[in-house]
Amino acid sequence: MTKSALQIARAAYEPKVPNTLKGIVKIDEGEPTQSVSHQEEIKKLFPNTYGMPIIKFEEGTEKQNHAPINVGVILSGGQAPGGHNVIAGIFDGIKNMNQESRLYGFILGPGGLVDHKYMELTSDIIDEYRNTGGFDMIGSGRTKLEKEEQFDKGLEILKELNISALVIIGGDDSNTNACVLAEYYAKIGAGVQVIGCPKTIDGDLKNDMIETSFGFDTACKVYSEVIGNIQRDCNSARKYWHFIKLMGRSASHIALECALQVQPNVCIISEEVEAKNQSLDDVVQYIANVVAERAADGNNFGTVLIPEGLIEFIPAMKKLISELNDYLAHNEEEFKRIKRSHQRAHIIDKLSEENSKIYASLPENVARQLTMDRDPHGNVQVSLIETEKLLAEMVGKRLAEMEEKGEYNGKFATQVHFFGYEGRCAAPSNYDADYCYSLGYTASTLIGAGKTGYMASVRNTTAQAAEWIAGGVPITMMMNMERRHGEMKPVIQKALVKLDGGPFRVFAGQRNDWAKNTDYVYPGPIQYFGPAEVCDQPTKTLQIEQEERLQKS
Ligand code: FBP
Repeated sequence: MTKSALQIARAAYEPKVPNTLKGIVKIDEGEPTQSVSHQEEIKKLFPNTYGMPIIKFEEGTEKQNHAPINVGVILSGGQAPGGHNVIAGIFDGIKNMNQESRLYGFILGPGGLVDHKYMELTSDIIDEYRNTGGFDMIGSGRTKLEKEEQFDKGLEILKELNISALVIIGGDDSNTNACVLAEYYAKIGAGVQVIGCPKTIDGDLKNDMIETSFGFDTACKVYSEVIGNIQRDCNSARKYWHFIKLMGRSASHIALECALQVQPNVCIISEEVEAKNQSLDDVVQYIANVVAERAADGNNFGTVLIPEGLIEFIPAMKKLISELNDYLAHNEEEFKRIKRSHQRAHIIDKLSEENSKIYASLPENVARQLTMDRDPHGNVQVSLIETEKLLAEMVGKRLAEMEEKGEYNGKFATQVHFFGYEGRCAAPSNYDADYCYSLGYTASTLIGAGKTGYMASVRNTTAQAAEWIAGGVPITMMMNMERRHGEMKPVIQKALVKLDGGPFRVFAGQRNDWAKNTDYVYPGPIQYFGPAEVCDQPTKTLQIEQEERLQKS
């Protein structure tokens, strides 16, 4: 493989790790834990893995002798920068325990375990991928690992390869499934430990013990660089409004973090739209008012950040999508047989009166996108819905109406963008390279300590890496019961943007100034080599949240 000079230099980067991971590790076990809610139900569903203590690693003195161990690893769901370093950390960790240990990667996600597709990850392969972006070492996939037949099928290959521990690197759904798998293998005495690692650029797998999911840092920095470049272009030509949709299927953390980094004129936060029970019309009017206000000052340009999940947070749209989900779940085959040109009329006919009206009012392309295939977890594929175009069009129409009433006098020309895939496989920032390697090494240490049903946790990450706190959190501790496909299920609680949380409050306190004034920040590209204040800074979200934690403690 031909490599750029940066790739070569980056391959030699040695991730910084907490001091506790550098030498002999002592395991400190805390008090028994409880799930965040629905304790009785979750305890009943996870009799073998419920209530385990939080684990904190400390510097130890007594070196343990470990027998060789074979470990399997799976990358699950969307790509996130740093995944290869998690695998490198696991590899180095198990080799440090015993040089004869082996690591196997299951190919293209959880499906690889069920279909027995795997490869051994040797030191040559691992070295090739250290500090690189992407998940291409073994690939990823969205197969949902949830049925006992799948677990049994997986166990066959685990036994064949003498694998006694499996690390699942994924988001909230994949880690929920990792916990179900850990419980099942414990129940049947399979002799396989299961450990999870928190991944997703969306940033919605976090809590007091998991400060952030990996990849969020790098992805937000990539998007902020590009938005900054657009803002500079925008401020140079002064002729376009840029509507920029950003990934983040359920939560608006990415949009919020980018807003904190670049200070755009508008950033919509889906969680606020839902809390205020706003309609699509309200969102359109809000943006149109900002455009009109800036136009009054002679500024016919600006930037609007839109989280990709917005459409699902608008209460009326949420109801519509829910009815569409039910309809399509029960009538998928019939619907697919209908001619494309007749599908819209068919849906309008089948929906309740209220939802039918909303559906009929949507532009053709958005209506079509709402009826496209769901992902394996039953989610609408919001990355395919062109909300940025929808809003740009609707704001244009609203401004025309305002102009007729004498409420607006300006020029409105738009450019639309969607940033998502550009950032998911970027070379990990120093933060993600260090954090991911530490997570992987932590996972291997939990395996060495014989643990199962835990997620690797590395905390205190706004401090220098040497002071980071590594350990494990029982996955059941993060669970609650939620309705999924009409049934109550135990799931890891998703972290949405908290409207009373520091990051949102900082944004809300400044957004009116950012709307009116042109106060753009141009963050520039991620820097890998240079002073720590340029290269190693965590996200603004994490810095603000950490300050809040310190104030509370
Ligand atoms: P994960 O939650 O699996 O990490 O994926 C998140 C994400 O990047 C979302 O931001 C986006 O909506 C989705 O993946 C897109 O998925 P796909 O790659 O399947 O198009």
